Amino acid sequence: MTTRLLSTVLFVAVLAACGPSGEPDLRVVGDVQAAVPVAASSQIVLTIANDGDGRDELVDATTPSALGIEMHITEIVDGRATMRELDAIPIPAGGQVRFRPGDLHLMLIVPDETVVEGGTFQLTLHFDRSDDITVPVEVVPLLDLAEESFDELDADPTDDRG
Ligand SMILES: [Cu+2]
Repeated sequence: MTTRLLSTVLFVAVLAACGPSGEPDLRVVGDVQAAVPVAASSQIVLTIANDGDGRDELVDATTPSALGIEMHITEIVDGRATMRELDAIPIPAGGQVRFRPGDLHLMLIVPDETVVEGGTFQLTLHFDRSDDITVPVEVVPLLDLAEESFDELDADPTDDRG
């Protein structure tokens, strides 16, 4: 193969990988819950589905009810669970992403007095391509949250919905 032909082939391959590939169509599935805060933080349980044929990314989450929200993943390092902060979380076309304790999760930093058992606060999700989505979050005891969110922990959080 000549050098010129090779570079043409590579160029076409790069175009195919980067070209426009459909539109994302995002929605929040099921209940959105946060645990009653412990030690000035609280984890949010949430599932985002992408019914479209284009990928997207969760790039930020905000609320008026805390100093901030961080996107974390829990990882086992040397036998200990540690949390790593992420800048963006891919939401694949036709797939869904689950946030829950022990896995990908959203973490409220210094929640205010509205984040108490039985309370509700507003969560806004910001995406790379899609419009913002704002949902109410119900505050529940940590054990109730765990019951709801650990049931399918073996499943891949980015699995297609089938
Ligand atoms: Cu965390």
